[in-house]
Amino acid sequence: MILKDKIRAQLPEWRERVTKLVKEKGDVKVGEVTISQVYGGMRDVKGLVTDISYVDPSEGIRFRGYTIPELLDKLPKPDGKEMPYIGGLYYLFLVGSLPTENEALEVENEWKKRGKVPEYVFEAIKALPSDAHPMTLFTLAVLTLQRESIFAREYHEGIKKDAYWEPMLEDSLNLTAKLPEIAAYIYRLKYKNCDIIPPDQNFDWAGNFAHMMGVTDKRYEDLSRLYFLLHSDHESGNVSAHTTHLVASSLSDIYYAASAGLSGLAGPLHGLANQECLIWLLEVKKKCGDCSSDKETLRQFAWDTLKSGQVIPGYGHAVLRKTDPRFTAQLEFGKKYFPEDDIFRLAALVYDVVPDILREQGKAKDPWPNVDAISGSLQYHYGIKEFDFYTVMFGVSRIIGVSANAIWARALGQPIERPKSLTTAMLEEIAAKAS
Ligand code: NMX
Ligand code: MLT
Repeated sequence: MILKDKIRAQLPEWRERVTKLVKEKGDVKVGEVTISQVYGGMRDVKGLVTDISYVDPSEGIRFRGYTIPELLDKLPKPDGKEMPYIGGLYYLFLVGSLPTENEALEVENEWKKRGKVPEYVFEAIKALPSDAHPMTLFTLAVLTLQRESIFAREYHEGIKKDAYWEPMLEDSLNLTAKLPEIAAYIYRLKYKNCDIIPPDQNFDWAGNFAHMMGVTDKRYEDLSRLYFLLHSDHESGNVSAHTTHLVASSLSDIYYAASAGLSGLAGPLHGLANQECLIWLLEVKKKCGDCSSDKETLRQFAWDTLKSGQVIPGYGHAVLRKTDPRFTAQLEFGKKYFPEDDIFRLAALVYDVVPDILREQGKAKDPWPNVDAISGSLQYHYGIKEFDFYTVMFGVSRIIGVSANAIWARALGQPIERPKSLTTAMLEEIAAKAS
């Protein structure tokens, strides 16, 4: 497999680079930690490393050094399509360089070979009550697959530490291959009377998802490619990435680790914000129609949300201090293909109004929209109106990023994660000594 060979070829150099850095410069300080940070969710504490993506507060995400517009331009695309193969993105994450079309197709073909979802996964999904949240179904499905783990089996057979990454790669390819079918199955089971559309090997990974969802507009294939690219990775400190990394650091396999990450993604301050945001937009619409001539009602609605103690979903970020480029990419897609769509126009109008309000309120450090502020309105346009499904799509995409990170964490021998905690009395003592 090209992927395995390309990773293997880089390992001696990477391992030497990291070992040298730690051995020769291990005592150099990266930063200091304040009491506010200890109590404040470790915001901005530099304690993780990844070479797959980096979020610059004023620029946004770069994947392996490339901005989103650069990637949309440079990654190989299916013939006649505007958005790239996700197989090419996975190649970039794993290998570190842009793939040729053949290399992107190599990953797509690996996924085709490994895509068959065992029947017991569907049985497990169906066994849950009909009102279970789609994220519960999705998380369970990923966890159910754990019995397939090659990493867990080989670990117990005594595989050497420097080879851990190989079964981690196998597991990750096996898992990611199945995600579009599992997700679409959940959608069709819950919302389309279990009228399941089988996968079609003629599609690429993301195109097949669009096909299995039953959306007939061909443009939705491109939106799926864009969506899965944008949500895949956001450096390592966000809840889903950090949880996956933490769990995998105990040498749990990717099925355990990714399902834990998905549980974190299901929180309203993280991935679930996309569903919350669509709910909020629909409430706005109910209150003030299309609002296009009535910014004042929209302003009032936003203030009411804040005054009732709630957050405005889709706005603010722990790291970013400008409009999320993942928001911009989706805004541009909507402007290009359906600028007149009601909900899309409303999401765009909220962007005109809400940042000023958040600034006026003066609490949020970042008044700008994040990825979730608009993603739902694009899905809504193509008929995916069941907003509690949106976080499942985020999850499909996020496993691309977190699994690539888990493979590299094993390849570089990253240890079990175990930060130190203190008591409040200890912090008070530290504070007293400092003053
Ligand atoms: N609406 C209202 N208040 C906000 C918002 C917002 N959109 N964003 C931040 N604040 C408040 C925040 O609740 C906090 O209030 P308090 O002091 O009363 O606890 C204050 O502003 C300071 O928070 P920050 O330091 O700016 O934000 P933090 O880093 O703690 O949290 C988020 C980041 C993303 C959790 C936060 O901005 C938020 O809750 N946003 C809305 C939910 C959302 O869109 N989440 C999705 C993030 C992206 N994703 O996919 O994960
Ligand atoms: C993400 O994509 O994970 C979110 O933007 C949250 C984050 O980066 O903190």
